[in-house]
Amino acid sequence: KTQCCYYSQIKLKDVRLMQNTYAADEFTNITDKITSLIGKNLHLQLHHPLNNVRQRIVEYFYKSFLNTRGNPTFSIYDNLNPIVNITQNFDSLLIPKDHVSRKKSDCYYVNKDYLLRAHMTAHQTELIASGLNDFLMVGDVYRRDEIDSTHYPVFHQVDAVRLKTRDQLFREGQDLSIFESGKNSVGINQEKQPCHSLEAVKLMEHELKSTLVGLAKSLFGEKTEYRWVDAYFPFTQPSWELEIWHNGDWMELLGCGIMRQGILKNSGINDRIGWAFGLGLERVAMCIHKIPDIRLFWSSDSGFLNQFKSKDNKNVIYKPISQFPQCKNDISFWIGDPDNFSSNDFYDLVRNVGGDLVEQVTLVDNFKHPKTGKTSHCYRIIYRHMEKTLTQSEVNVLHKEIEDTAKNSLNVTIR
Ligand code: FA5
Ligand code: MG
Repeated sequence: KTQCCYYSQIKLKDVRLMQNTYAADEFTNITDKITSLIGKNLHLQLHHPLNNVRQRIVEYFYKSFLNTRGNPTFSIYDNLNPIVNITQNFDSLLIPKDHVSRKKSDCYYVNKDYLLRAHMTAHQTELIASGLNDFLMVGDVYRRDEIDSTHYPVFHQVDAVRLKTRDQLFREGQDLSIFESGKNSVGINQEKQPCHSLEAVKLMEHELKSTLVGLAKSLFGEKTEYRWVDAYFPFTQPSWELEIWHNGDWMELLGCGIMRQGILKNSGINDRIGWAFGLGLERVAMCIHKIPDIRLFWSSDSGFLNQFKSKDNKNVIYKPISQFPQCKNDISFWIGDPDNFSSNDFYDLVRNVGGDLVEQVTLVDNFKHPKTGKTSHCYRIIYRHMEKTLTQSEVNVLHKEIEDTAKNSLNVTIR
């Protein structure tokens, strides 16, 4: 018996998602709360701030990359099925079998073969294999994570790929090639992949970085301060993150890099080099409109959505409908089997039982008894309704339900 018993209700029946049935197994950890959010497609909802930002990014790409006839070269995929298989999300991107991002504690698995995509990059290889060279993918992605004002288990990403041939990369008459003949004996090197020529990589890096700085300036203004930080992704090399200066701090806007050539090769492409990036829409919208809490994107309250209806919506500064007070309640428990307990299990349970009334959950105490060796966690749960004042007795009912559910399903003893 493991921590999975919390999901036993789901495990017994099969999982039904988007008109399909999946056989549940020991990997199944998707909750009812998460299931209820699939298919909301906030990025396609009229006037929704995430839709507005998506549209501005699409327009930037339309106007930045034109073919010889003056038509946009990028095509947009914004309605791809969020249920993907292990190959799409991981294997096709050369993510190692033992990579942390595959862990059950970080992803929502439908079962051992399928999961809710953890990034839009999951669709990269299928679109390349279908013959596309320049494209954007937009959609909802799912990750098990902490709970606070900037993290929500579902958020939205825009991912892009651009592939170029030798002739598109170099000027006519230049005697240069994308690939380096002969094996590079150095092997893994930070600057470039061994199979690429330095000239090709530098030209791609230049186009990638100037495109993305241009995008950041078109979203946040010409005077936006930015910096490039070296990064690592299993599917790109070299890799970078673009950070922008926001509210007195550096904020990570996106990750990007030169695509690993093995990915292209596996999709049947042998004559092109590619760049790719992935960006979070919520962060952009929160910055542009000064939206203080990521839960607001899921609000169906017209007081929120109506604020973004105007023609000039890119300059809208969010006005809080009103601030309602917080209620704080702590919960402490002994953990039955610390090796099989992840805080994310508790966070999901709280989200599932408490819904959007939960603003924040923090681990405030992690205690190991010196004599018995038993481990105890104390979590502080902050409750806040976004549209009314919660009474302490309403909160108590919810808090009790969270205690009972934890007791019955997480193998813990409430203190
Ligand atoms: C990725 O998801 C990569 N697939 C991006 C990528 C694509 C890199 C193609 C290279 C080539 P990362 O986990 O860092 O990387 O997420 C990408 C972006 O999504 C972040 O820069 C951030 O803007 C946004 N993001 C990530 N996690 C969250 C979160 N919990 N809440 C809101 N936005 C997030
Ligand atoms: Mg990152």
